[in-house]
Amino acid sequence: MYIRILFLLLALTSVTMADDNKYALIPVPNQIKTGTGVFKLDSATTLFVPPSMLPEAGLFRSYLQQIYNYNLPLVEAKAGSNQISVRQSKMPGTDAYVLQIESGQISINVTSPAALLYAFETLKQLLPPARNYRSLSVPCMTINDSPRFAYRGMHLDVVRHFFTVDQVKRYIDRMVMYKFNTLHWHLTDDQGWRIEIKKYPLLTKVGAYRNGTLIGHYNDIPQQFDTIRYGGFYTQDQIRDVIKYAAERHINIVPEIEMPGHAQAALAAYPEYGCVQKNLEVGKTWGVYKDIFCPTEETFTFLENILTEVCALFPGPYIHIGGDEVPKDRWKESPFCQKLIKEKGLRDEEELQRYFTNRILSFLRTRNKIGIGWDEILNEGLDSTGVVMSWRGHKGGFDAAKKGHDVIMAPYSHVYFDYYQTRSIKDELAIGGYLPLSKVYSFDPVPEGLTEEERKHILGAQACVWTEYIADENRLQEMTIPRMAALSEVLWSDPSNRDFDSFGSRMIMHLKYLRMQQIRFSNSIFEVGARLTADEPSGVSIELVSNGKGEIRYTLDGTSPTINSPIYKEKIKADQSVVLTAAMMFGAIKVSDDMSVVFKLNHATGRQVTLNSSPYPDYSIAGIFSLVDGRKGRIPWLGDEWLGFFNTPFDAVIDLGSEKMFSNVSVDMLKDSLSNIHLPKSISVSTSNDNISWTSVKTIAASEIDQAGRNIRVRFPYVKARFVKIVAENKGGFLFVDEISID
Ligand code: TNX
Repeated sequence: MYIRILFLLLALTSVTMADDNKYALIPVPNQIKTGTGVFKLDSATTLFVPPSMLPEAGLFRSYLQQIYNYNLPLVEAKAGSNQISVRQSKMPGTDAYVLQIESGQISINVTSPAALLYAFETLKQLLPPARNYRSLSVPCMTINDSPRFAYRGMHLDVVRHFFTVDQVKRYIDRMVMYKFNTLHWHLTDDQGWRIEIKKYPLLTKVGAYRNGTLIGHYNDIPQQFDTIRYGGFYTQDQIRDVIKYAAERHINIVPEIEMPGHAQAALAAYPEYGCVQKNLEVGKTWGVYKDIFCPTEETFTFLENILTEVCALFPGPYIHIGGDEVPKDRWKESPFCQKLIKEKGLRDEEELQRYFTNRILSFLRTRNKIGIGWDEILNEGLDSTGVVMSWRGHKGGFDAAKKGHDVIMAPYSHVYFDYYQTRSIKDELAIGGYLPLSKVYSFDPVPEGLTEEERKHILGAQACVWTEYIADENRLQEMTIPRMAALSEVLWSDPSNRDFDSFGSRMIMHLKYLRMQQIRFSNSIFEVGARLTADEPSGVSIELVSNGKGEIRYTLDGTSPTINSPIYKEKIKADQSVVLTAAMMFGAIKVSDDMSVVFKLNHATGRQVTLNSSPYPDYSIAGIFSLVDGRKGRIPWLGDEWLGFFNTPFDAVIDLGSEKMFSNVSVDMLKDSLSNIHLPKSISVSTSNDNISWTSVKTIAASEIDQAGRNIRVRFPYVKARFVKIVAENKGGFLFVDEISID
């Protein structure tokens, strides 16, 4: 789906931009005052920086050298003209800078060396986006800028798939480009232990390698595996090397050592620290494993020894100790744990996890470190120093801030970059979910309803990049870019400057900058989407939308659009069943994947639906109209096309507008047991002509439903009616419903 020729075209795209978006700056600075004229870098231009900022100057100079083959000499004195000169001064805002570009000189005022790095990143984006550019000129302007949040993070899971030191450094480079300052390095999990610990060599000798890996998706039945030994780890020297590289770029690394769950790789090496003394193998599949650390004194010593080495390696204030997805089975079965629960006066295994977490947090304190944990650690009585990372939505962060804990927001709904970013069938395998750029961009890290004081606990946010389905660096780049760019505006920019249209325009120009640096990216910005809308008084139209600025061409016969296909200009009236296929094109060149909507017209299409039960908030974005929009929801399911009903029936009335004859009601429903989505216990159909008195038409039971699979049909002798009521009884968990057809 990632089309290389796309790059050739980008030159065409910048001409149409509105004036205020004419600089492809991402994240958008707080204030830009445009001037007239340009500053030209020529062979006489010099650079002056205070001695404390020579490292940042070095990075900028080597960039100019590498990209433009341009040598910018560093001088020890301030000159009146033809110079880029840097001065440190006090101004409001942590890491604030002012970048003033005049035709005679560029002056940069910074509050810190980090601020200089950020000023240079901005300046780099203002230089011409083509290598070996002969005359390097920058438009005159003054930029005032500083970050919104102190914690601007990217996470990287190097366990499910391993990334080398060089690959991690390149990941850091991309973070710098968007002014991120924290790398959350997920170093241990069930499928591998990736950090050398001198005291426990088996952690890497045994724990860093697995004897095979799941092929395809976790939900595939049956699961399939390869038999290739897979793994790798970082020596402590390599870790120090990465830390130094990151520190030079003002990025702090937060290492994560998972406990007490996601510990299978460690237990494969040292089974004595689990509750059951048995041989385990390093995980080959994804998901959650039942074997976890047992909270014995020996285990605490083991973990504290590990953390002692980790604390000595990483200079930053934070150590992440995991704490997510801890199944309590082993603790429940263990006589030792049960005795410990009694001895310590704990209520249950949840409190035992709190006891476990608090012990580790207080140990970290003795090493002058602050512990971070996933939001599962937020239990009554959590040590007050514990920082909560809120991944299961916003609530964990909200509750933690209310209780006075510092918080880092990482809700899967907005920043899980392992989710799909397009609806293209060509988008490679991903874990599930749908997280387009616009959704990332709409993210607000500060949960609603916090007081001024509580809001101060929201340190910032991060995207999580779990790598079950991200096996190499190319895919890593495509999954993170451009979504990282969208997140950078959430974390850095003043909210009053945020505007998705402006971002889209700047992003398209910015692609040239990425291309110049050979950074791959997803073409998701050009994705064409279809929205089906109800017409008044009846009927349905298909609207095509995209953030890309090219032409949308489409066909109605199932073929792939070409230069000869019609250009989309206005909503397409869908008065018969069609297959609509659309793509974004610049001239004859296609820059997006093909998008297809199969549109099936029936009595229910485009009609009014009333729900008598409420969908679960996370799975209601499809909207009620999606039930009758003529389009079937996709599998693997993306949260935006299905309505989810949690522990409640699906109960809906469809108004057909006038009396119609029909003998079939069909409902599309999903089954995905691993996600707690089940088919219903029964479905019943009744009809009415006044929406008051109802006649029951037919009920089908679970046995029939289970055989039907996704498309569940309720058939009966022809009836004539205007209102149709459909009730699907819930077995417990989720009911996922999409298209309803009546014919
Ligand atoms: C849940 S998010 C996990 C990870 C998985 C991820 C996949 C979190 C704290 N735990 O172990 O990789 O889902 O999206």
